[in-house]
Amino acid sequence: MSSKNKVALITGVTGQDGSYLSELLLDKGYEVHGIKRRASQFNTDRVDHLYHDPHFKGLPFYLHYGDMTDSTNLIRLIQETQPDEIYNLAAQSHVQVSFESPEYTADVDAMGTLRMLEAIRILGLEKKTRFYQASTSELYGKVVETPQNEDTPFYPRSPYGVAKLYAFWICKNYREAYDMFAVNGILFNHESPRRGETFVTRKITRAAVRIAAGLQEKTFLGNMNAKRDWGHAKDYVKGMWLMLQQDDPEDLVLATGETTSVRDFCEMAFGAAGIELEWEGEGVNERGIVKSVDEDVISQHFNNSTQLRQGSVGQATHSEIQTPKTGDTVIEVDPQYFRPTEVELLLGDPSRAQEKLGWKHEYAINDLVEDMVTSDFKEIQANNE
Ligand code: NAP
Ligand code: G4F
Repeated sequence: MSSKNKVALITGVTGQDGSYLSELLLDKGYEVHGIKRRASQFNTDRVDHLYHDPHFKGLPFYLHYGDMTDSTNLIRLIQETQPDEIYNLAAQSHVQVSFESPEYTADVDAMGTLRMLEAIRILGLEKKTRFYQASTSELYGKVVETPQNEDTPFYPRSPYGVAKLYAFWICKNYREAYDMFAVNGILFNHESPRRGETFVTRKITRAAVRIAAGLQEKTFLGNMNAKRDWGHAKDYVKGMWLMLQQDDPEDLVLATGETTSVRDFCEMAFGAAGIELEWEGEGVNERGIVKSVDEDVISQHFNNSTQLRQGSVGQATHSEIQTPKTGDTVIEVDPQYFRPTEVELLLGDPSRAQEKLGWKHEYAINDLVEDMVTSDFKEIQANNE
């Protein structure tokens, strides 16, 4: 069947990946249905540009209320939409939050996946509907080998990782038991300007930009030594789609094959925002200090933001804006961000995905950082217009 006639259902459509995947599928001619949660305020920022009033003709993009904890609702939505492909992206996706809300995380991330698979079976759609499960490099946790590939044993280190481990195996079990086309994409960290503000990369790029603009004095982080294999979400949603186009279902790793520490990511992000960092102290006493400020870089970012640079920021006038200067401390460590059990190092080996899907990341980490920093500068401009 050509992509033009296909129907996709995306859980987690309002999230980072859901929004990029929706764009990709609409571009390919799919009819896209997304499940969003009811909230007391609008929660569709990331997909608002795709949405249209159903009274008028527009993109074939439809939003439905639903929740991963509500089986009857999921069954009805799958029955109504009769999807050719389901992308199960919905999750309580924050690792640290999973230590605070382990039961809810298990309900959504583990049981939610079972509910989706069982709904397909109950509705007799095993042969029609292909299922993508948003699996994760967090499964490798306390890694037993580096780099990690499809054959590396799992050792999850958080309630999130353990819930996703259940989801991984139940997906594989339904594939084997009921001959369903169900695959796990074992995705390493992927980020973007649409990344949630409490994940470390976005927390850092936002802080770097706000500090460069004189809107924030400093930021507090946790484990500076943790290393992640960071790619761009735009590349990764392409891999998700490719995984459902295989002849035979197979679980695959998507990664860049490069790993970077939180500390190095800080240097890259602050550098892109015009602030050169140096480090003093160790452990909880480590501090990121301004070594130099490149006013030209900051000004370039503000080319389109003259109002912010020359005019008012909230109630502050230009003369009150405190842009950073050499010697200022802009990063401190706060142990509240340490995790009870940490994943110290992730580095993926994407060679099987390259061989089987022809997939390779296009964004290098520098491109990712630049994209996020540029977008965060634009955001503070927009918020101050
Ligand atoms: P995200 O931005 O946190 O998005 C999660 C989505 O799930 C949001 O749309 C959220 O809705 C929705 N959701 C949460 N709880 C729900 C519930 N009970 N019922 C229905 N929807 C619910 O995550 P992401 O970065 O796009 O990641 C997408 C998926 O890939 C997740 O499953 C994540 O665990 C997995 N993953 C992500 C990465 C990564 O680096 N980004 C790597 C590997 C795997 P609201 O908008 O209402 O909160
Ligand atoms: O950005 P993070 O919160 O992402 P984490 O824990 O790697 O999880 C993300 O990637 C997974 C794939 O591997 C996904 F499955 C998951 O859904 C999510 O998208 O933290 C990255 C690292 C951690 O080691 C953390 O301890 O950064 C360290 N870190 C240091 N300071 C911090 C902070 N993390 C956060 N969130 N906030 C900090 O202040």
